[in-house]
Amino acid sequence: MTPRPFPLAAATVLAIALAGCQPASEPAATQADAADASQAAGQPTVVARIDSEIGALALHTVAGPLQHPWGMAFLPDGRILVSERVGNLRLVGTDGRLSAPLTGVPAVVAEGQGGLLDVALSPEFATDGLVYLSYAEPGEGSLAGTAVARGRLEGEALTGVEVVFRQSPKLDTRHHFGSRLVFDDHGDLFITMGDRGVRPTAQDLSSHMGTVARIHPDGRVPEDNPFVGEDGIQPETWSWGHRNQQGAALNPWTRELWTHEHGPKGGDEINIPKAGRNYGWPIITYGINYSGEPIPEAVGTEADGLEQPHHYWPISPGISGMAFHDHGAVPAWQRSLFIGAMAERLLIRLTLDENQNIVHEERLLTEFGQRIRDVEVGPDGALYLLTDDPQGSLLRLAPEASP
Ligand SMILES: [Ca+2]
Repeated sequence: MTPRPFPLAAATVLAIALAGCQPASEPAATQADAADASQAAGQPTVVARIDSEIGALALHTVAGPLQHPWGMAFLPDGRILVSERVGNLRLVGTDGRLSAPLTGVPAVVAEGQGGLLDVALSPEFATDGLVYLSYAEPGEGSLAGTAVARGRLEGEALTGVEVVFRQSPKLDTRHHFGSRLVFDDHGDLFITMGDRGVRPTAQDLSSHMGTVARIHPDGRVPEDNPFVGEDGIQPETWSWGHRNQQGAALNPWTRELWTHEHGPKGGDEINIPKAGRNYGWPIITYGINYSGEPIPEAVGTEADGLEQPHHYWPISPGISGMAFHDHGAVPAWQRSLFIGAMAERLLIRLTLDENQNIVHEERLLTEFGQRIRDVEVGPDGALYLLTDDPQGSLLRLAPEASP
């Protein structure tokens, strides 16, 4: 992939990255010269070289600028779909060039944490061409709610767009929309959501707030969802008691859904949501209010009937995006789980043992200073990252020695 030159507005970031990130000995000017030379030779531009536990890594710019990019999906032909929270869906060509915004994308409420959020391909994309989007959908007046729509990718358009899920009820807050999209091995779709900033909704099963929902791809409710047929409960609900889930992925070794969610001040957590289980927010939490006061509803960190997180951070990194690494191209990264951090502006690598326990954490890009919104493993085994910025980027991170 040959990226375009790094945008001018990001020059300062580049200089910081070069000065701060490179553990090796070269001064920035020499690295910039080397980058120019490598680009002239048709190689991707190296933004920074980074020491890591598995050896030196190279960080490349693939595409940008992107306005608050949020989610990405790799097409079979090598192009990449990237959502921008402002409401655009773009294609990144194999030459790194960005398309114009695709037509047919639903209107979004791009305010606060709302906007166009995740993008995922149908498991049958090769034959059905369907792309799924999660977003903050406008309602009456100032109301908004997380929704999921799908449409067929044709050229630079989505056609036949239909909404397959709507969070109910809509609220007028502008935060905690979630939302990530993950297909399971049966072709059903998990949708992760948040409490919309209204804590009690996460314990109210008559609302979709604070839930993981599970639907058939056309929006129908799977008959084996845990609350099907129960009065006063949204039938799409798979699990509940979640605060705000901006990361989700299918564990490649167990085939189970893993999600993560933001705590308040402290208490970001990873969950393995099981059907019908309550993950506790706001009754139990390892966090406190930003004011320093306890969460009013909280009784502590554990309680009967409420699930413990699989893992939590006492100090919140502000996590977003989640990708398991199970690609032979980088054997040293296998059995790793990568998670972006917005507040702490870095990339987290967790390693898992054979029982899926998290046994180690490495922090990467600590000097880069960018909010990492999403992380995915590409078809080449490299990591692809989105930086949350008005002039954000799609970046590629891989061992320096790899092709
Ligand atoms: Ca919890």
